[in-house]
Amino acid sequence: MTPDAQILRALRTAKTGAVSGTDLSQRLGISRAAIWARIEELRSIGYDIQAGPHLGYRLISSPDRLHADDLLSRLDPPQIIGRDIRVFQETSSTNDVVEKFGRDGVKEGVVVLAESQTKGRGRLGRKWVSQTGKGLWFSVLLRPDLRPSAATQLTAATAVALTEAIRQATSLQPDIKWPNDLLIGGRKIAGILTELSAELDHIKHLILGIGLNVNQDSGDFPPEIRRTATSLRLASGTMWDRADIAVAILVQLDRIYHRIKKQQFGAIAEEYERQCLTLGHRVMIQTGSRTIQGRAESLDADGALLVRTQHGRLERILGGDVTLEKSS
Ligand code: BTX
Repeated sequence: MTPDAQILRALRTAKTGAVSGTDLSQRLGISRAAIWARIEELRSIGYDIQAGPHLGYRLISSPDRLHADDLLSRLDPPQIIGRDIRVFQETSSTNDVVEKFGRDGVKEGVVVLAESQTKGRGRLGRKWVSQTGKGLWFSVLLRPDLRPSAATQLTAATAVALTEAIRQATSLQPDIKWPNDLLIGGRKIAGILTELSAELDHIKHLILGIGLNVNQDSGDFPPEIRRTATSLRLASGTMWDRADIAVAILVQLDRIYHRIKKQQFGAIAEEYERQCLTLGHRVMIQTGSRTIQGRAESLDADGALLVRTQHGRLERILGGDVTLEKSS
């Protein structure tokens, strides 16, 4: 952990709310003058840290910006997802940054967040609107020991982890819309873009791209999605600390990834099914040039959707755009 991460962790976990310069200097093995310099640096990026001769240092407030050291300081090692965190002010797409890390052989678990994306994308090259400082736009590099056809397990697991993190952090209860959306009140609050580099029988690396709308007001959304999108703020009437939400998500993602590694996808699929709007309903699914109509029954062991068509056949569908039919 970097010195800044150690200082922030000490300040956040201090029992009396304050930590002395001597205590910090001993814990980090650097001089009190060096601690002072780090504190000044943290202040310059917006951390309000009070200092007094008898009080020691006290963290009063954090800025509304994402800071890798701060996020790291709030996660308990050892974990996989979040053991390395990078924050960019602006990038084309966090999935592109992570794709490069994947090719360069970086260890799994690295998380890349951006305050804004100039080319945020959804599936099939659709645009993902990523307003500066209003949401969480981030990607995670994974190297799961799975066949490529089982990559959908990770999209489903991510949806479950995101739902749980949002519920814990905000008390809001999102619904999952198969395969990759989270909705609140029927409006899209988050999307997941899973991309992978694979050989025939195994995944080389997989990128989980997550976009979550946090503090947008309705006027922040462009007209084309104003009626279909929502944010945690719009759904709850309060502004949220994006770092708190990011930490809650990373904790849940790490937990669920360990469960995937222990081959517990069956239990995760049951959680998904309980929260998914699509299952149990009559649906129309557009996948490539095909349209499939039927009843969405369940997820299979790979995370694919099983749809019973009107001819009684069970179709296995890996991805597509789903519309719920009224006569469900
Ligand atoms: P999707 O293809 O299911 O959804 C894309 C569609 O969602 C768009 O065509 C538009 O109608 C709508 N939309 C666009 N932006 C928003 C928004 N902010 N809120 C609600 N609805 C919106 C979903 O794809 C997957 C999105 C993943 C985004 C993350 S952000 C970090 C990472 N980097 C990156 O480029 N993509 C991922």
